[in-house]
Amino acid sequence: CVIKNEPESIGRLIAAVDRALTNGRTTVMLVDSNKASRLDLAGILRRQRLSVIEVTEAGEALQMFDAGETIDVIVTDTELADMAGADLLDEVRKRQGEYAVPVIGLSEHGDARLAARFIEAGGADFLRKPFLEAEFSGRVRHAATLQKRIQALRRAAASDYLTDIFNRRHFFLTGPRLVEQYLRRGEGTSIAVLDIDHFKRLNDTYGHEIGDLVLKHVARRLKALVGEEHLLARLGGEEFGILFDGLDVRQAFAFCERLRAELAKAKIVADDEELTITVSIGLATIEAPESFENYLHAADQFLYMAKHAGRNRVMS
Ligand code: GH3
Ligand code: MG
Ligand code: MG
Ligand code: MG
Repeated sequence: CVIKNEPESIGRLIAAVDRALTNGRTTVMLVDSNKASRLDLAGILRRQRLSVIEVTEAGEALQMFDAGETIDVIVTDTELADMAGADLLDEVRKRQGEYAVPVIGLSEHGDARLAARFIEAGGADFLRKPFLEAEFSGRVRHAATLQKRIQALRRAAASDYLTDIFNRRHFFLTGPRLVEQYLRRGEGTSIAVLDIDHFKRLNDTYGHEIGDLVLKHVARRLKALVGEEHLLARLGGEEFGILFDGLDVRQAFAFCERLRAELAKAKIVADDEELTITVSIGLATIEAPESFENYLHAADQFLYMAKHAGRNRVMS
């Protein structure tokens, strides 16, 4: 039921431009319980150099989501063996919220109300068979490109321009939700504020540009040491925040002590200079629901104490 009259070369050219724009491969999840039609559609997408994950049922599709599979667009038949395509759409949106992967519905029926309902329910697009190969692959690519652009904008909005780690905005937007999650699990957690010692002096001595290089270096080291497990962000200036994933204050203290020691040890090469820095860290424990600002304020107070006690130390 697919008409093959695709203008191959134009399609390929557009695909190449899109790939360059969004740098990297586009992955399409194709959900169709009918084998013949699934193979047909997968073939069209693969000829466009899209990578295709073929799935026969909605349940399987949702399992893949829960396993964290990266998918740029979902194409689903509206009549699946285990669930209607519109219900799959609902489930995807329930799981992923407003930035959910776009879902394109396909139908064999002439019923225009089905398309209207699907779009109304938040579907990205809808096609009724028969359709041209070029229209199908073009709409899929279009949806995937939009999704990638949205993801790129979201990444940019969450990252700090100088150091490329998460920014203050991201820290404050995601932090409270994470704390709630840790507390619900019945685990305390902790939050640290790390500040470079005498950074103004370093700027005054070597210049702002060297200061920037030092900030980038510290951010890179911190990111490597902290890893993906905990939330790290540049809060502003020469100050960084870490929200620990479920570490109690004793474990977090040991962690911070290691960060402090590693950073103090590092030889930072900037231009022709070889520099060293030290940091002070304030660490507060999080045991009861309070405002996120309160947790940070507590960590700040400990940081203040660490500074007054002579810097290059962790206080909690
Ligand atoms: P303390 O040990 O008490 O933290 O002293 P400090 O000098 O590090 O703290 P202070 O708050 O007095 O100075 C922080 C300096 O950080 C002042 C500011 O010029 C510098 N700074 C803030 N943001 C940037 C930046 O993006 N790049 C550079 N190079 N410097 C920055
Ligand atoms: Mg200061
Ligand atoms: Mg400082
Ligand atoms: Mg500071």
